[in-house]
Amino acid sequence: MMALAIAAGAALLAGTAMSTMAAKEDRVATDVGKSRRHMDYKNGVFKVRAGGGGSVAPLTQFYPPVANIKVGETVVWYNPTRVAEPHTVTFFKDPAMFAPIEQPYLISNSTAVKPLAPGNSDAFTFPGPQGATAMLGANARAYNVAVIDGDGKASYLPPNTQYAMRGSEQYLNSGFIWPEGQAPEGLPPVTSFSVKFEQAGTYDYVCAIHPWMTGQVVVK
Ligand SMILES: [Cu+2]
Repeated sequence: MMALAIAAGAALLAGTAMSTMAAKEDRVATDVGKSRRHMDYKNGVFKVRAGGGGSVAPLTQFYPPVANIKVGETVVWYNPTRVAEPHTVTFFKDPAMFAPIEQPYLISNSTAVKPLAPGNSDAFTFPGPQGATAMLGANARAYNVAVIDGDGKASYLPPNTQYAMRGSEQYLNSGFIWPEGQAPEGLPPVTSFSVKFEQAGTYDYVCAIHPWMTGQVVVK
């Protein structure tokens, strides 16, 4: 009990400098809409922060929440959080196109599922339809850079490529955007998402992990 309390105290002291930085960033975040001072928009590239803060309470918001740009310009999202809290930038028009980050998947009844890495985990398997076995797994369309075009054709793109938005896409996802150098081993090392907007319009997006995180690109 005592040892725990001492350890917690030391961690608190060590975290003080970081908390000051986080407090500063929180202040910046509350300035949204009041000031253009923190806007990073030059040479046709508008940068948006996905998240921020980190050591005390990671921010779950896009900043600036609205990017006003011209046709042919680019928006780049990146994640300045100091801990490994990922975000996605996900565009879709029909709510049915929202991609949950995990889903039940059918597996062969004879398949033995074991954890790859040691740790406190066990695959969540349960009975599926018609005697089949189901397992909860991660949705590749949420974790990866993925697009579903106007005809319903799904494809994946390599991490950190620039995508040219046509406007007819049913779904466009950044994948999990991690702070620089913090993508867990084995996951797509996405640290930014760059979209060039070729058509005027208003493009709403959401973070698939924190659905209250919303943003908008207005292209004129
Ligand atoms: Cu998020």
